[in-house]
Amino acid sequence: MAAVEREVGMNGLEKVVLRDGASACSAEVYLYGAHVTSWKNDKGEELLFLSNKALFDPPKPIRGGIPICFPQFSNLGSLPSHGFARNRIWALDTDPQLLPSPTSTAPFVDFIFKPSHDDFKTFPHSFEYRLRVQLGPGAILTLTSRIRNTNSDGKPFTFTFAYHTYFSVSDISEVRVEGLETLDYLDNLQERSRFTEQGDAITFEGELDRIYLEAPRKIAILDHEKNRTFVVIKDGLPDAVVWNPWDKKAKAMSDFGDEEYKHMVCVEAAAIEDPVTLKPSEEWTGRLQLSLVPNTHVGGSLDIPNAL
Ligand code: TA6
Repeated sequence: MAAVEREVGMNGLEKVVLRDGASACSAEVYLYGAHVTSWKNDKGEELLFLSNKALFDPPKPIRGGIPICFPQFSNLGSLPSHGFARNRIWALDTDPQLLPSPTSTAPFVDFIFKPSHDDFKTFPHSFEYRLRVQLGPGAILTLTSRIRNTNSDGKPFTFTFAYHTYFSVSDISEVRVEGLETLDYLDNLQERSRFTEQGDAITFEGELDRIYLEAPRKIAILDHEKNRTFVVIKDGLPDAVVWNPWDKKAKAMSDFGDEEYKHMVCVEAAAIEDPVTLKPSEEWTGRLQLSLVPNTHVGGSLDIPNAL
């Protein structure tokens, strides 16, 4: 029997656990940041990376899982790095406002975040941010964000966004990211200069921090050793960030183990190059769907089952 349970998590922070009941599939979401910190498959294997040194200590962000970067991706703006949605306690949304009730019986939880007066000082706009996290059959994990401008002063606002997903991998040097070939990207290690991807897949030999522009809806992350592929399907999110800090940057992060870079990769469905502008009462939807398939992939077109 599928279940949705509220539990006390790390450091007394509240979380919601989704279980599909028929298998060991599960997901965990903290009310702090509406932050997914765990996603397990039918074998009970953890699929997301969460640093052993992750802090559950608001307002510091949690290192790993799926931080939500809103209303600003990166630290290139007037807000803290990656905005403030991930640094706030969200509420459970008992009135998810018209989101069609899910067709399946898959367990889900709805969160809502509205900015405080304090937030208004740095981001002078009113909005309602609703997030649904749903654990579907076969451990398909779907995050649906709906952000509505509720300004009463007639003002539009603009934001950038990312689901900053940390995938758990066996060995970063054996990981390939497919689907981003030939795309232009902004290189965060070279003052965001623009380049064109030449590789037939992205592989990792050092720190990599790139924003791929107008990326396809489906992206694959192949873990050679575990013989499995993560499939990212994104809607409303044109860009994709790929990041591994490698050794030097790993050592510089106090909430990240020196060797942990070997076992994670971030592939982040995002809206960055063309920020989203909402007029009052307009609503934006950004959906992320994660699934895991065995490595039947033998090159050529991505033979990814359409999980939607
Ligand atoms: O998404 C990649 C990135 O922007 C990197 O540049 C690095 O800063 C990473 O996010 C982590 O950011 P955080 O603020 O969570 O430490």
